[in-house]
Amino acid sequence: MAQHEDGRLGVGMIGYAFMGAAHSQAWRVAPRFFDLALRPEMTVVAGRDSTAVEAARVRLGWGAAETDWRAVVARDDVDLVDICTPGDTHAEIAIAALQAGKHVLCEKPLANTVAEAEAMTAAAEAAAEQGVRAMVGFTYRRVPAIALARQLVAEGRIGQVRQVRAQYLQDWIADAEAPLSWRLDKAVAGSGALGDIGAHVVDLAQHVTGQVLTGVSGLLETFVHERPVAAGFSGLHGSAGTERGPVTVDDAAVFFGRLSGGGIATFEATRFAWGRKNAIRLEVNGSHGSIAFDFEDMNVLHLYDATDEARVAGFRRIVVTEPEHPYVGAWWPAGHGLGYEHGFVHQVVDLVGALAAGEQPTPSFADGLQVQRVLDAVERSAADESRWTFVDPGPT
Ligand code: SOE
Repeated sequence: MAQHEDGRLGVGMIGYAFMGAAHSQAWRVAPRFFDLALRPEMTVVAGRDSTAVEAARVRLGWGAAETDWRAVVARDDVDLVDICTPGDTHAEIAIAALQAGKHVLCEKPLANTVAEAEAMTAAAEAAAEQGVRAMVGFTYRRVPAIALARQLVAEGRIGQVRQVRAQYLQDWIADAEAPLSWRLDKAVAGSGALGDIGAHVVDLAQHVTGQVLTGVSGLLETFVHERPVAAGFSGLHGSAGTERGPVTVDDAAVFFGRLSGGGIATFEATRFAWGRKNAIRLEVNGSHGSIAFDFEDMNVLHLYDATDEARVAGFRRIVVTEPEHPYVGAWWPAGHGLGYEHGFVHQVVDLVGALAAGEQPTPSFADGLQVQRVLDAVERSAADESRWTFVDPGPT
C-alpha cells in the first residue's frame, strides 16, 4: 500500500499554475471541513523554474520544492502524486509514479492521445494489484447540483433518458488578439476546446445519465489561425508579445452522439462564446421529466416533473445549499452556497475516502480512457466530413 501506516498521506504536486493553485487549496481545506480517514500533508511541489517553484511553494503552502518531477516520485515521504501539468506530460509522470507505488491524481483530459491513455490505464490496472490507485480529475462531477442531478436520474425521477444537451461555453480567447497559450498548441494540449472543455461535458453527460456514448458525428473549427506569442501569463490571460505564432488546435467543437441506453445527445465546446464565462450547461430530458443545470448559477438545479398536475407544472428551482444535498452539510449553514473551488475539495474528499477504504476512486483511468476514445472518435469524424464514427468500446 502506498499510504503510510500512521494515517499520513504525503502529497507531491507537479505543476503550480491555475490547476495547481486549485488543487493546493483543496488539499489544504479538505481536512478542515471534512473528517478524512487519512491526513493529507502538502509535502512537495515541483516545477522546472527554481525561483518560480519556490515562490509557488510559499504562496500555495507546500513543505518543499523540487525542480524535477522525478525527484518527487523518488521521495519516500510522497504517497500520492498529483499531476497538474499540461497533457503532454501526463503519461510519463503518471506511469513512473504508479510504477514507483505512488497513488496518482491526474488532471483532465487524461492524456493527449488514446495510445497514451491506454498505457496509463494499463499501468493503473497493474498498480491496483498492489493497492495503488489512480484517478482522473473530472472535478465538475463533485459540484453538489451535478451530484444531485445524477442521484435524481438514477432514482428514475425523470424516467428513461431520451435527450441530452450539453454545452461548455467560455470566451477567454474570443478576442483574436488574445495571446497564444499552451492550450492552443496541439503538441502540448492534444486538442483545443474539444479536449480542454469538451472532455468535461462528455464526462458529465455520461456520469449524470449513467450511460456512455457509442457513436458520434462531429465538426471542429479554428477561427483564428495566428496570435501574438505571450509575453507572460496569469491564469488563462496573458500579455501579448511582438512575435506571432500559429494556433494548432480547434477553437470550437460541435458534435452529437448516441447513448448506450437509447438516448441521443448534442454537445458544444467553445472558448469563443462572448459573454459566456464558464457556462457548463446540461439539460436531460427523460420520459417523464427534465433536469437542467448551468454552472454560471452553480448552486441551482432545475427539475421538471411531467407527472405534476398541469395547472401547477413548471420547472422547480432547487437551491442546492441544504445539508440534505451531496457534500453541502460539511460547509456553511443552510443556504450559504458554494463556488468553483469546492469541486476540487470534494474531489480530495472522495479520493482520500477511497484510498482509506482500499477502493478504486472514480473516475478511474479507465473512465478517462473512455472519454479519450470519445474525443478521438469526434476528431476522426470531423476529419472525414463529419461521418458517423463509432466510439471504440475497448477490450470486451
Ligand atoms: C480553460 O478552458 C479551463 O481552465 C479548463 O482547462 C478547465 O478544465 C476548466 O475547468 C476551466 O477552464
